[in-house]
Amino acid sequence: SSSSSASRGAFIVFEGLDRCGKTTQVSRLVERLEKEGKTARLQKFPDRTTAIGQMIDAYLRSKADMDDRAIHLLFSANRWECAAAIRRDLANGITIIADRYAFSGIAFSAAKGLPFDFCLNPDTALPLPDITLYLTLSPIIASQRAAFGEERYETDQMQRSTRQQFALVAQEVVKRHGENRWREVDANGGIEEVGDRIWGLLAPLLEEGQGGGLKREVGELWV
Ligand code: NYM
Repeated sequence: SSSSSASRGAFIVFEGLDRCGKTTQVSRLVERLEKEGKTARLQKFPDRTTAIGQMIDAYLRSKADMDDRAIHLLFSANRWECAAAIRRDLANGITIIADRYAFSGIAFSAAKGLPFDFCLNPDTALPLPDITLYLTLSPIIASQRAAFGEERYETDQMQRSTRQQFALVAQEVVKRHGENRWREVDANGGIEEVGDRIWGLLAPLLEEGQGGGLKREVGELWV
């Protein structure tokens, strides 16, 4: 009886600076959703498993150099090659949890000095997240975490400048898609504590799903 009236899956995105604890929270959330009987799929961006993703991986590990605009467009292309599968899974009732998305794409590239609009445009019309949780952590704690500084962009200067760009990205999301689409989460504190904060913020969306609210179509980013 549920098949014809089943609501679609929710599209939930996590964003934040490097070492903010995002990846830990994302995998815990997927487990928690599955315990609650929902089907959830984790989608990491960049998705380093594809041919484009391997080029991005080489760039991030400084095994390859690339023009700033060229690498920006590859990050975007890496989302586009996953877009159809995201829409298909959402339609089939699967909740998609993304570890980064187009918002990282803008913030990190704009932090390097590329024009904001150039950074935003290639992702226009990608699947629109139902909600983006932006994890914020004290910069001192973030830079003390293990492995900080291993990959490209993991410098204090770059993180500072990316944080400023994320603030502009947040404004853009609220302006174009409304304030419910972007939520800041305090990521200071223990893993469980932060996890409960996240769960609390997602409850309205997930309950809306049960009530059929997620039957509305998945939107298009920036449209
Ligand atoms: N990054 C990530 C970008 O510069 N543009 C993008 O579009 C995306 C999705 O890649 N420092 C950056 C942010 C990170 C790095 O991410 C790799 P992760 O979550 O460490 O795999």
